[in-house]
Amino acid sequence: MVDLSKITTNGKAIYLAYDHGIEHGPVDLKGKSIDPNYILSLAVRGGYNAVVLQKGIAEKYYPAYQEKIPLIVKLNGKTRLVKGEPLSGQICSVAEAVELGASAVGYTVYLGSQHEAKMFKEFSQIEQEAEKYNLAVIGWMYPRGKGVKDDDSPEITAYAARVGLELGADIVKIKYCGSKECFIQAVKAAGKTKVVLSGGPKISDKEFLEIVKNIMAAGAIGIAVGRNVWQRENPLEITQKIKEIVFSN
Ligand code: FBP
Repeated sequence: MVDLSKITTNGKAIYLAYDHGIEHGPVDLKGKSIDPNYILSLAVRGGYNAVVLQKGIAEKYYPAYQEKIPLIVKLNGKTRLVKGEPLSGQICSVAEAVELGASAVGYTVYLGSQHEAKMFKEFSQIEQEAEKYNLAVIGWMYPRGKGVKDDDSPEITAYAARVGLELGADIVKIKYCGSKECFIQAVKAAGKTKVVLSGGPKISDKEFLEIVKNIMAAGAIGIAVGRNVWQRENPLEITQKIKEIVFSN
């Protein structure tokens, strides 16, 4: 098993995701969040276990923060402009990520897509490479494509978590399936692979914190979210509340 100690605290973790510039475009990055320095400084001040960046932002902005917060480099990405079956191709190698100072790497797998086999193959090559550097691999496990009818159903969520385990992910990042009970099944399906929550569009503080409570009670190790933190007026305030839940469990 890979050593996760650089990106966890007593086995728990909060990651600040900021790869939305490719995935969604500036439409998501309203106000201050368009500035990568704002996010990096927030990640440091909030005491996040790591920040998630694509290679371009990592290269240009991370050096000033390298001593202050670990980095997770996202190795693939796709824009929302492409229609049809989703395929997120690799745009950064493990070696480049190491060069950029990464403590872990991330990769999105759209299970259910007609291009699933290509992403499985890239993921498995990344696994092999990452092992040489003793780097953790985090799978963004997103069921998507024509074959997936209900991408947040309990069965599909557990399936996504299980595919992460089967592919060799150290951590899987999965979406909420609506209840603590169904998240318990997903955590069980993930076995020895750790589970973190993927946030989704911004919802109220109360709703979001309830979800965090439920996933932690279900056995997740934490969260890897973006919009529900940095799209808020006071992201440090919600960060504090998230930490009280994640690190008290
Ligand atoms: P959020 O917490 O903002 O949802 O971010 C999590 C994340 O996985 C990002 O890392 C990624 O850019 C985005 O969601 C992808 O979202 P989508 O579900 O639209 O593909």
